[in-house]
Amino acid sequence: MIDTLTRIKEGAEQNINRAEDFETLNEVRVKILGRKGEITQVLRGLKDLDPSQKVEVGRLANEVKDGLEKLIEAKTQQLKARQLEMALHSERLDITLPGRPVQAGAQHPISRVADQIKAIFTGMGFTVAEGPEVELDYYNFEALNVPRDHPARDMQDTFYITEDMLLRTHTSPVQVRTMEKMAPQLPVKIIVPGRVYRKDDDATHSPMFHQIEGLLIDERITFANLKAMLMLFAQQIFDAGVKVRYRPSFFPFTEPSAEMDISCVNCGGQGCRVCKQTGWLEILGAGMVHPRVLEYGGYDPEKHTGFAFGMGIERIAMLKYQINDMRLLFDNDKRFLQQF
Ligand code: 2NM
Repeated sequence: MIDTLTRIKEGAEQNINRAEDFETLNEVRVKILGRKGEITQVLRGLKDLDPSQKVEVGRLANEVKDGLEKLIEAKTQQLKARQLEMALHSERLDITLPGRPVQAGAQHPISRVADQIKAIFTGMGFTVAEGPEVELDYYNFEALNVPRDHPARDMQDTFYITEDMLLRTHTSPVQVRTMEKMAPQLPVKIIVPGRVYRKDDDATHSPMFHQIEGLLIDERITFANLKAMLMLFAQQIFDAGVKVRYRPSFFPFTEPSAEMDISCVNCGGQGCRVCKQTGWLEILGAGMVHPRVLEYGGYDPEKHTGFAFGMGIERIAMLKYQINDMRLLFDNDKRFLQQF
């Protein structure tokens, strides 16, 4: 019996040491320590031995069993460590690979110019106001003194949602909404940037474009205030040396109305293709707020006056950056956008 145990022990030790994977090791364990394993058989056979042998063989058999169990456990840990080592090795990062370059974006020229215009007017004390792009007919036309039969309300030029709701054709409705909210507080001194919509589409017109309009209402606001502020604006957005001129014009919501030109930024006023040989470029419309519009906004035209102006951001951006086709601003071509 003792010889058998010694033989089992030595054979098992060899097999355990040789095992190269968990499967082989488990086979060895079952063969020795399993329900029908070699040691298990010996322990079962103990009852047939006579008492004097039983103690000695039993002690030795348990000793061998404990020893082999410890050896299997040690081998298991060794195989696990090797497996981890191999996994780490095969997943090692190759830090010599070149990195993927970050695709850096660039601010759109319309946003850049809008920010510059906002900065100039906030510098003069204006606050930025915004409002809905889907607007009531009332705010877009009625409250701006554009009567029902006015040609500017023609269905041809406007995107209607319902009979009394449409895509705003200018940002002026926000100015009326702001007046309503503020009245009778003074001053009302806001600029309103945003998207506007018109049924127009060619090289110089897009059905969606961006406007910034301004409004200043207070006591004793005059056309002189309008001229001073808009000249300072032109000199800041273009060049300190730029000249301005005003031509009479018409808008239903201002009286009197004017258009402001600047000396051509391309030729300095000599005359060129950009200014069509005139030396001047039209950049904005403006005027003294019509008394009826003041009334719609909740202000008394006998006591308060105001001026308002509006410009297309695309047009300013095209003049500033010498862009000759407005559609370039809406194509989202990175080769174009990254030039600003
Ligand atoms: C322009 C030209 C002239 C204008 C008027 C108003 C309001 F709401 F105060 F009456 N907002 N914007 C205005 C005046 C806009 O754009 C060419």
